[in-house]
Amino acid sequence: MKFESLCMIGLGYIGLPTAAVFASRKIKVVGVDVNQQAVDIINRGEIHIVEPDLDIAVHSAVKEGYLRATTTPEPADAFIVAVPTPFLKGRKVGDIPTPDVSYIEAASKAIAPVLEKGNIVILESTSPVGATEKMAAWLAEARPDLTFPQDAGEEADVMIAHCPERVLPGRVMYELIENDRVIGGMTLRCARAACDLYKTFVRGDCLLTTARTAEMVKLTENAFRDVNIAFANELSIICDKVDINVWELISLANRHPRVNILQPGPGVGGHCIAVDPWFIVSETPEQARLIRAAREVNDSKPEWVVNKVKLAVADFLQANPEKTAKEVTIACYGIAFKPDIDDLRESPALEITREIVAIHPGKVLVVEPNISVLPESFERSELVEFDEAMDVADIQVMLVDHRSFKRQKKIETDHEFCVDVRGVWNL
Ligand code: SAJ
Repeated sequence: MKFESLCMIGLGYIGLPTAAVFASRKIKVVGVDVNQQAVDIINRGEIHIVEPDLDIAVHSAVKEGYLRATTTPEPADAFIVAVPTPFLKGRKVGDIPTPDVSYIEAASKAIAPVLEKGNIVILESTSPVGATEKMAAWLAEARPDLTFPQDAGEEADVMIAHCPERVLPGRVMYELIENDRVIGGMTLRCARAACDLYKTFVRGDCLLTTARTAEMVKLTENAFRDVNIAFANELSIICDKVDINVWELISLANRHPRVNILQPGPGVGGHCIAVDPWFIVSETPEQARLIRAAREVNDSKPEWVVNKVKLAVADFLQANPEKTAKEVTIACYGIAFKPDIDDLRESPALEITREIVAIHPGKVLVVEPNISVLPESFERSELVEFDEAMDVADIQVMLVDHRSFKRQKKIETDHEFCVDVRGVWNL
Protein backbone atom coordinates (compact mmCIF):
# COMPACT_ATOMS: atom_id res chain seq x y z
CA MET A 1 0.00 0.00 0.00
CA LYS A 2 1.20 3.51 -0.72
CA PHE A 3 0.76 6.41 1.68
CA GLU A 4 1.07 10.05 0.68
CA SER A 5 -0.26 11.81 3.76
CA LEU A 6 -0.22 11.21 7.49
CA CYS A 7 -1.88 12.80 10.48
CA MET A 8 0.11 12.42 13.73
CA ILE A 9 -1.90 12.90 16.93
CA GLY A 10 0.41 13.99 19.75
CA LEU A 11 3.66 15.87 19.13
CA GLY A 12 5.62 14.82 22.21
CA TYR A 13 8.75 12.74 22.71
CA ILE A 14 7.57 10.06 20.25
CA GLY A 15 5.06 11.81 17.98
CA LEU A 16 7.29 14.68 16.91
CA PRO A 17 10.40 12.63 16.01
CA THR A 18 8.22 10.09 14.16
CA ALA A 19 6.40 12.86 12.29
CA ALA A 20 9.73 14.43 11.30
CA VAL A 21 11.14 11.14 10.03
CA PHE A 22 8.03 10.43 7.92
CA ALA A 23 8.25 13.98 6.55
CA SER A 24 11.91 13.43 5.68
CA ARG A 25 10.71 10.55 3.44
CA LYS A 26 8.46 13.01 1.58
CA ILE A 27 5.17 12.00 3.19
CA LYS A 28 2.98 15.06 3.84
CA VAL A 29 2.57 15.13 7.61
CA VAL A 30 0.12 17.17 9.64
CA GLY A 31 1.01 17.04 13.34
CA VAL A 32 -1.76 17.64 15.86
CA ASP A 33 -1.32 18.71 19.45
CA VAL A 34 -3.61 20.28 22.04
CA ASN A 35 -0.73 22.51 23.15
CA GLN A 36 -0.96 25.66 21.00
CA GLN A 37 2.46 26.81 22.16
CA ALA A 38 4.08 23.57 20.93
CA VAL A 39 2.22 23.93 17.62
CA ASP A 40 3.54 27.48 17.14
CA ILE A 41 7.10 26.47 18.00
CA ILE A 42 7.04 23.55 15.54
CA ASN A 43 5.58 25.71 12.76
CA ARG A 44 8.58 28.03 13.21
CA GLY A 45 10.77 24.97 12.52
CA GLU A 46 11.86 24.75 16.16
CA ILE A 47 11.27 22.14 18.88
CA HIS A 48 9.80 22.23 22.39
CA ILE A 49 11.55 19.11 23.73
CA VAL A 50 15.17 18.08 24.07
CA GLU A 51 16.37 15.24 21.86
CA PRO A 52 19.66 15.12 19.93
CA ASP A 53 19.32 15.83 16.17
CA LEU A 54 15.54 16.35 16.38
CA ASP A 55 15.91 20.10 15.82
CA ILE A 56 17.64 19.59 12.46
CA ALA A 57 15.02 17.04 11.32
CA VAL A 58 12.06 19.26 12.31
CA HIS A 59 13.65 22.38 10.86
CA SER A 60 14.18 20.87 7.42
CA ALA A 61 10.79 19.05 7.40
CA VAL A 62 8.97 22.33 8.11
CA LYS A 63 11.13 24.35 5.70
CA GLU A 64 10.56 21.90 2.85
CA GLY A 65 6.80 21.97 3.49
CA TYR A 66 6.38 18.32 4.51
CA LEU A 67 5.55 18.98 8.17
CA ARG A 68 2.94 21.34 9.56
CA ALA A 69 1.42 21.48 13.04
CA THR A 70 -2.13 22.31 14.05
CA THR A 71 -4.60 21.68 16.87
CA THR A 72 -7.28 19.65 15.04
CA PRO A 73 -6.94 16.51 12.88
CA GLU A 74 -7.22 16.78 9.11
CA PRO A 75 -8.04 14.11 6.50
CA ALA A 76 -5.05 11.88 5.61
CA ASP A 77 -4.25 8.38 4.32
CA ALA A 78 -2.94 7.25 7.72
CA PHE A 79 -3.38 8.35 11.33
CA ILE A 80 -0.97 7.64 14.15
CA VAL A 81 -1.96 8.15 17.78
CA ALA A 82 1.04 8.94 20.01
CA VAL A 83 -0.56 10.41 23.12
CA PRO A 84 0.35 9.80 26.79
CA THR A 85 -1.05 6.80 28.68
CA PRO A 86 -0.30 7.63 32.31
CA PHE A 87 -1.64 5.65 35.24
CA LEU A 88 -4.10 6.64 37.90
CA LYS A 89 -2.71 6.12 41.38
CA GLY A 90 -4.91 4.13 43.75
CA ARG A 91 -6.77 5.96 46.54
CA LYS A 92 -5.02 4.02 49.30
CA VAL A 93 -1.39 3.02 49.84
CA GLY A 94 -0.95 -0.44 48.33
CA ASP A 95 -3.69 0.03 45.71
CA ILE A 96 -2.59 -1.03 42.23
CA PRO A 97 -2.33 1.93 39.82
CA THR A 98 -4.59 1.57 36.77
CA PRO A 99 -3.96 2.76 33.20
CA ASP A 100 -5.56 6.00 32.07
CA VAL A 101 -6.59 5.65 28.42
CA SER A 102 -8.60 8.87 28.32
CA TYR A 103 -6.09 10.56 25.96
CA ILE A 104 -6.54 7.69 23.48
CA GLU A 105 -10.30 8.10 23.77
CA ALA A 106 -10.04 11.86 23.16
CA ALA A 107 -7.73 11.28 20.18
CA SER A 108 -10.15 8.71 18.69
CA LYS A 109 -13.03 11.14 19.01
CA ALA A 110 -10.97 13.90 17.38
CA ILE A 111 -9.94 11.71 14.42
CA ALA A 112 -13.35 10.12 13.80
CA PRO A 113 -14.99 13.04 11.92
CA VAL A 114 -12.23 13.17 9.27
CA LEU A 115 -11.85 9.39 8.72
CA GLU A 116 -12.42 8.05 5.21
CA LYS A 117 -12.74 4.61 3.62
CA GLY A 118 -9.26 3.15 2.99
CA ASN A 119 -7.62 4.88 5.98
CA ILE A 120 -5.47 3.14 8.58
CA VAL A 121 -5.40 4.22 12.25
CA ILE A 122 -2.35 3.12 14.24
CA LEU A 123 -2.00 3.32 18.00
CA GLU A 124 1.64 3.91 19.01
CA SER A 125 1.14 4.88 22.64
CA THR A 126 2.19 2.21 25.14
CA SER A 127 -1.15 0.69 26.07
CA PRO A 128 -2.78 -1.91 28.28
CA VAL A 129 -3.84 -5.09 26.49
CA GLY A 130 -7.13 -4.43 24.71
CA ALA A 131 -6.61 -0.68 24.18
CA THR A 132 -6.39 -0.99 20.37
CA GLU A 133 -9.75 -2.81 20.34
CA LYS A 134 -11.16 -0.04 22.56
CA MET A 135 -9.86 2.59 20.13
CA ALA A 136 -11.54 0.72 17.26
CA ALA A 137 -14.79 0.64 19.25
CA TRP A 138 -14.68 4.41 19.93
CA LEU A 139 -14.06 5.09 16.24
CA ALA A 140 -16.88 2.75 15.17
CA GLU A 141 -19.28 4.37 17.61
CA ALA A 142 -18.51 7.82 16.20
CA ARG A 143 -18.68 6.68 12.54
CA PRO A 144 -21.55 4.20 12.04
CA ASP A 145 -21.32 4.92 8.27
CA LEU A 146 -17.89 3.16 8.09
CA THR A 147 -16.97 -0.47 8.83
CA PHE A 148 -14.13 -1.51 11.18
CA PRO A 149 -12.14 -4.76 11.62
CA GLN A 150 -13.94 -5.87 14.80
CA ASP A 151 -17.14 -6.29 12.71
CA ALA A 152 -16.05 -6.51 9.09
CA GLY A 153 -12.68 -8.29 9.46
CA GLU A 154 -10.47 -8.08 6.37
CA GLU A 155 -13.22 -6.26 4.44
CA ALA A 156 -13.33 -3.27 6.83
CA ASP A 157 -13.35 0.28 5.41
CA VAL A 158 -10.84 1.41 8.05
CA MET A 159 -7.82 -0.63 9.14
CA ILE A 160 -6.56 -0.60 12.74
CA ALA A 161 -3.15 -1.57 14.15
CA HIS A 162 -0.91 -1.20 17.19
CA CYS A 163 2.78 -0.45 16.59
CA PRO A 164 4.42 0.40 19.91
CA GLU A 165 7.48 2.63 19.93
CA ARG A 166 10.59 1.23 21.62
CA VAL A 167 13.13 4.04 21.25
CA LEU A 168 15.48 5.14 24.02
CA PRO A 169 15.32 8.84 24.95
CA GLY A 170 18.61 10.41 23.86
CA ARG A 171 18.92 8.01 20.88
CA VAL A 172 15.46 8.44 19.39
CA MET A 173 16.50 9.64 15.91
CA TYR A 174 18.83 6.66 15.50
CA GLU A 175 16.68 3.96 17.11
CA LEU A 176 13.50 5.01 15.25
CA ILE A 177 15.16 3.96 12.02
CA GLU A 178 17.40 1.11 13.12
CA ASN A 179 15.32 -0.81 15.70
CA ASP A 180 13.16 -3.76 14.72
CA ARG A 181 9.48 -2.90 14.96
CA VAL A 182 6.57 -5.00 16.23
CA ILE A 183 3.45 -4.44 14.14
CA GLY A 184 0.17 -5.75 15.52
CA GLY A 185 -2.84 -5.66 13.21
CA MET A 186 -6.45 -6.22 14.19
CA THR A 187 -6.38 -8.36 11.02
CA LEU A 188 -3.51 -9.51 8.81
CA ARG A 189 -4.40 -6.91 6.19
CA CYS A 190 -4.18 -4.19 8.86
CA ALA A 191 -0.73 -5.45 9.94
CA ARG A 192 0.52 -5.58 6.35
CA ALA A 193 -0.70 -2.05 5.64
CA ALA A 194 0.95 -0.69 8.80
CA CYS A 195 4.14 -2.51 7.83
CA ASP A 196 4.10 -0.80 4.40
CA LEU A 197 3.79 2.55 6.16
CA TYR A 198 6.66 2.01 8.63
CA LYS A 199 8.87 0.49 5.95
CA THR A 200 9.14 4.00 4.45
CA PHE A 201 11.82 4.69 7.08
CA VAL A 202 12.43 1.64 9.33
CA ARG A 203 15.64 -0.17 8.44
CA GLY A 204 15.14 -2.83 11.15
CA ASP A 205 12.79 -5.79 10.62
CA CYS A 206 9.04 -5.20 10.82
CA LEU A 207 7.56 -8.19 12.67
CA LEU A 208 3.87 -8.85 12.16
CA THR A 209 1.54 -10.08 14.90
CA THR A 210 -1.85 -9.33 16.45
CA ALA A 211 -2.67 -6.02 18.14
CA ARG A 212 -3.07 -7.68 21.56
CA THR A 213 0.29 -9.44 21.32
CA ALA A 214 1.99 -6.21 20.22
CA GLU A 215 0.50 -4.43 23.26
CA MET A 216 1.81 -7.14 25.57
CA VAL A 217 5.24 -7.22 23.87
CA LYS A 218 5.79 -3.55 24.67
CA LEU A 219 4.71 -3.96 28.30
CA THR A 220 6.88 -7.06 28.60
CA GLU A 221 10.01 -5.25 27.37
CA ASN A 222 9.72 -2.56 30.00
CA ALA A 223 8.66 -4.98 32.76
CA PHE A 224 11.71 -7.13 31.92
CA ARG A 225 13.99 -4.13 32.42
CA ASP A 226 12.19 -3.09 35.59
CA VAL A 227 12.56 -6.57 37.12
CA ASN A 228 16.26 -6.63 36.24
CA ILE A 229 16.87 -3.17 37.72
CA ALA A 230 14.95 -4.24 40.84
CA PHE A 231 17.29 -7.22 41.18
CA ALA A 232 20.28 -4.84 41.10
CA ASN A 233 18.61 -2.44 43.56
CA GLU A 234 17.76 -5.25 45.96
CA LEU A 235 21.36 -6.51 45.77
CA SER A 236 22.63 -3.03 46.64
CA ILE A 237 20.47 -2.99 49.79
CA ILE A 238 21.55 -6.51 50.77
CA CYS A 239 25.24 -5.68 50.19
CA ASP A 240 24.94 -2.52 52.27
CA LYS A 241 23.59 -4.62 55.13
CA VAL A 242 26.39 -7.21 54.95
CA ASP A 243 29.12 -4.66 54.17
CA ILE A 244 30.05 -5.80 50.67
CA ASN A 245 30.87 -3.45 47.80
CA VAL A 246 27.95 -4.03 45.40
CA TRP A 247 29.81 -2.58 42.39
CA GLU A 248 32.65 -5.03 42.80
CA LEU A 249 30.16 -7.84 43.43
CA ILE A 250 28.23 -7.12 40.21
CA SER A 251 31.32 -6.73 38.08
CA LEU A 252 32.64 -10.06 39.35
CA ALA A 253 29.31 -11.88 38.96
CA ASN A 254 28.99 -10.47 35.43
CA ARG A 255 32.19 -12.26 34.45
CA HIS A 256 30.08 -15.44 34.44
CA PRO A 257 29.19 -16.12 30.80
CA ARG A 258 25.45 -16.27 31.50
CA VAL A 259 25.06 -13.51 34.13
CA ASN A 260 24.40 -9.90 33.19
CA ILE A 261 23.23 -7.87 36.20
CA LEU A 262 22.18 -4.25 35.61
CA GLN A 263 23.30 -1.32 37.74
CA PRO A 264 21.65 -0.25 41.01
CA GLY A 265 20.65 3.38 41.36
CA PRO A 266 18.36 5.79 43.21
CA GLY A 267 15.23 4.06 41.82
CA VAL A 268 13.58 3.92 38.41
CA GLY A 269 12.48 7.10 36.69
CA GLY A 270 11.04 8.29 33.39
CA HIS A 271 7.60 7.80 31.94
CA CYS A 272 7.89 4.23 30.79
CA ILE A 273 9.61 1.65 32.94
CA ALA A 274 8.09 2.92 36.20
CA VAL A 275 4.60 2.93 34.64
CA ASP A 276 4.16 0.15 32.08
CA PRO A 277 4.60 -2.86 34.41
CA TRP A 278 1.57 -1.62 36.36
CA PHE A 279 -0.51 -2.13 33.18
CA ILE A 280 0.26 -5.84 33.46
CA VAL A 281 -0.23 -5.97 37.23
CA SER A 282 -3.57 -4.14 37.18
CA GLU A 283 -4.93 -6.58 34.59
CA THR A 284 -3.65 -9.78 36.25
CA PRO A 285 -2.88 -8.94 39.89
CA GLU A 286 -2.85 -12.53 41.11
CA GLN A 287 -0.51 -13.77 38.42
CA ALA A 288 1.92 -10.83 38.11
CA ARG A 289 3.58 -11.33 41.50
CA LEU A 290 7.21 -10.89 40.49
CA ILE A 291 6.47 -7.88 38.28
CA ARG A 292 4.61 -6.21 41.14
CA ALA A 293 7.38 -6.97 43.66
CA ALA A 294 9.95 -5.45 41.29
CA ARG A 295 7.90 -2.26 41.02
CA GLU A 296 7.70 -2.08 44.80
CA VAL A 297 11.45 -2.66 45.23
CA ASN A 298 12.29 0.09 42.73
CA ASP A 299 9.70 2.49 44.13
CA SER A 300 11.04 2.05 47.65
CA LYS A 301 14.66 2.85 46.75
CA PRO A 302 14.40 6.68 47.05
CA GLU A 303 13.23 6.37 50.67
CA TRP A 304 16.11 4.01 51.41
CA VAL A 305 18.56 6.57 49.96
CA VAL A 306 17.08 9.41 52.04
CA ASN A 307 17.55 7.26 55.15
CA LYS A 308 21.20 6.67 54.20
CA VAL A 309 21.66 10.45 53.96
CA LYS A 310 20.06 10.93 57.38
CA LEU A 311 22.48 8.36 58.83
CA ALA A 312 25.44 10.12 57.17
CA VAL A 313 24.36 13.44 58.74
CA ALA A 314 24.04 11.75 62.16
CA ASP A 315 27.53 10.23 61.77
CA PHE A 316 28.95 13.59 60.74
CA LEU A 317 27.43 15.32 63.77
CA GLN A 318 28.78 12.64 66.05
CA ALA A 319 32.26 13.14 64.61
CA ASN A 320 31.90 16.94 64.79
CA PRO A 321 30.05 17.60 68.07
CA GLU A 322 30.72 21.35 67.88
CA LYS A 323 28.39 21.61 64.84
CA THR A 324 24.58 21.67 64.66
CA ALA A 325 22.52 20.14 61.83
CA LYS A 326 21.87 23.68 60.56
CA GLU A 327 25.58 24.07 59.95
CA VAL A 328 25.87 20.88 57.89
CA THR A 329 25.97 21.35 54.10
CA ILE A 330 24.77 18.51 51.84
CA ALA A 331 25.61 18.35 48.12
CA CYS A 332 23.42 16.28 45.76
CA TYR A 333 25.04 15.35 42.45
CA GLY A 334 22.49 14.88 39.65
CA ILE A 335 18.71 15.29 39.64
CA ALA A 336 17.89 14.08 36.09
CA PHE A 337 16.06 10.76 35.69
CA LYS A 338 19.09 9.14 34.08
CA PRO A 339 22.63 10.06 32.97
CA ASP A 340 23.44 12.76 30.42
CA ILE A 341 19.96 14.13 29.83
CA ASP A 342 18.15 17.21 31.12
CA ASP A 343 14.86 15.37 31.69
CA LEU A 344 13.67 15.67 35.29
CA ARG A 345 10.29 13.97 34.77
CA GLU A 346 9.55 11.25 37.32
CA SER A 347 13.16 11.39 38.47
CA PRO A 348 13.99 9.47 41.67
CA ALA A 349 17.11 11.66 42.09
CA LEU A 350 14.87 14.73 42.02
CA GLU A 351 12.48 13.13 44.53
CA ILE A 352 15.38 12.31 46.88
CA THR A 353 16.88 15.79 46.61
CA ARG A 354 13.50 17.41 47.18
CA GLU A 355 13.00 15.33 50.31
CA ILE A 356 16.48 16.23 51.60
CA VAL A 357 15.73 19.93 51.01
CA ALA A 358 12.46 19.50 52.93
CA ILE A 359 13.91 17.77 55.98
CA HIS A 360 17.44 19.13 56.30
CA PRO A 361 17.71 22.41 58.25
CA GLY A 362 21.11 23.27 56.72
CA LYS A 363 22.20 24.18 53.22
CA VAL A 364 21.59 21.82 50.27
CA LEU A 365 23.70 22.33 47.13
CA VAL A 366 22.57 20.79 43.83
CA VAL A 367 24.97 19.95 41.00
CA GLU A 368 23.18 19.28 37.70
CA PRO A 369 25.25 20.24 34.66
CA ASN A 370 22.32 19.63 32.25
CA ILE A 371 20.02 22.36 33.56
CA SER A 372 20.40 26.09 34.16
CA VAL A 373 17.60 26.74 36.68
CA LEU A 374 16.39 24.63 39.58
CA PRO A 375 12.72 23.58 39.56
CA GLU A 376 10.18 25.15 41.91
CA SER A 377 10.24 23.94 45.53
CA PHE A 378 14.04 24.17 45.54
CA GLU A 379 14.08 27.79 46.75
CA ARG A 380 16.15 26.89 49.79
CA SER A 381 18.87 25.23 47.73
CA GLU A 382 21.44 26.46 45.24
CA LEU A 383 22.58 25.17 41.82
CA VAL A 384 26.38 25.08 41.88
CA GLU A 385 29.35 23.70 39.94
CA PHE A 386 30.81 20.29 40.81
CA ASP A 387 34.09 21.67 42.23
CA GLU A 388 32.35 24.19 44.45
CA ALA A 389 30.09 21.51 45.94
CA MET A 390 33.04 19.20 46.50
CA ASP A 391 34.95 21.94 48.34
CA VAL A 392 32.09 23.20 50.48
CA ALA A 393 29.80 20.26 51.35
CA ASP A 394 30.14 18.09 54.44
CA ILE A 395 27.98 15.27 53.04
CA GLN A 396 28.29 14.21 49.39
CA VAL A 397 25.33 12.43 47.76
CA MET A 398 25.96 11.00 44.29
CA LEU A 399 22.65 10.29 42.58
CA VAL A 400 23.19 10.25 38.79
CA ASP A 401 26.25 8.98 36.95
CA HIS A 402 26.55 11.80 34.42
CA ARG A 403 29.63 11.44 32.21
CA SER A 404 31.06 14.71 33.54
CA PHE A 405 30.84 13.40 37.12
CA LYS A 406 32.68 10.23 36.23
CA ARG A 407 35.48 12.31 34.67
CA GLN A 408 36.06 14.27 37.89
CA LYS A 409 38.80 13.29 40.27
CA LYS A 410 38.06 10.63 42.85
CA ILE A 411 36.42 11.87 46.01
CA GLU A 412 38.81 12.83 48.78
CA THR A 413 36.27 13.31 51.54
CA ASP A 414 36.01 10.69 54.25
CA HIS A 415 33.89 7.80 52.97
CA GLU A 416 31.61 7.82 55.96
CA PHE A 417 30.06 11.08 54.85
CA CYS A 418 29.28 10.02 51.29
CA VAL A 419 26.26 8.29 49.87
CA ASP A 420 27.03 7.06 46.35
CA VAL A 421 24.04 5.26 44.85
CA ARG A 422 25.58 5.07 41.38
CA GLY A 423 29.01 3.65 42.03
CA VAL A 424 30.74 6.72 40.57
CA TRP A 425 33.16 6.80 43.48
CA ASN A 426 32.96 3.01 43.85
CA LEU A 427 32.77 3.23 47.64
N1 SAJ B 1 18.26 2.35 35.35
C1 SAJ B 1 18.95 1.83 36.45
N2 SAJ B 1 19.89 0.86 36.24
C2 SAJ B 1 20.17 0.39 34.99
C3 SAJ B 1 19.46 0.90 33.89
C4 SAJ B 1 18.51 1.89 34.10
O1 SAJ B 1 18.73 2.24 37.59
O2 SAJ B 1 21.05 -0.48 34.89
C5 SAJ B 1 17.26 3.41 35.56
C6 SAJ B 1 17.61 4.74 34.88
O3 SAJ B 1 18.50 5.50 35.65
C7 SAJ B 1 16.23 5.37 34.74
C8 SAJ B 1 15.31 4.16 34.51
O4 SAJ B 1 16.04 3.03 34.95
O5 SAJ B 1 15.86 6.03 35.93
C9 SAJ B 1 14.87 3.97 33.08
O6 SAJ B 1 15.95 4.23 32.18
P1 SAJ B 1 16.25 3.33 30.90
O7 SAJ B 1 17.42 3.89 30.20
O8 SAJ B 1 16.33 1.91 31.28
O9 SAJ B 1 14.92 3.43 30.02
P2 SAJ B 1 14.00 4.64 29.45
O10 SAJ B 1 12.87 4.83 30.41
O11 SAJ B 1 14.78 5.83 29.08
O12 SAJ B 1 13.47 3.94 28.09
C10 SAJ B 1 12.82 2.68 28.17
C11 SAJ B 1 13.45 1.72 27.15
N3 SAJ B 1 12.97 0.37 27.36
C12 SAJ B 1 13.83 -0.68 27.49
O13 SAJ B 1 15.03 -0.57 27.45
C13 SAJ B 1 13.22 -2.04 27.63
C14 SAJ B 1 13.11 2.19 25.73
O14 SAJ B 1 13.57 1.26 24.75
C15 SAJ B 1 11.58 2.34 25.60
O15 SAJ B 1 11.22 2.80 24.28
C16 SAJ B 1 11.14 3.39 26.62
O16 SAJ B 1 11.44 2.88 27.92
C17 SAJ B 1 9.65 3.61 26.43
O17 SAJ B 1 9.28 4.65 25.87
O18 SAJ B 1 8.85 2.72 26.77
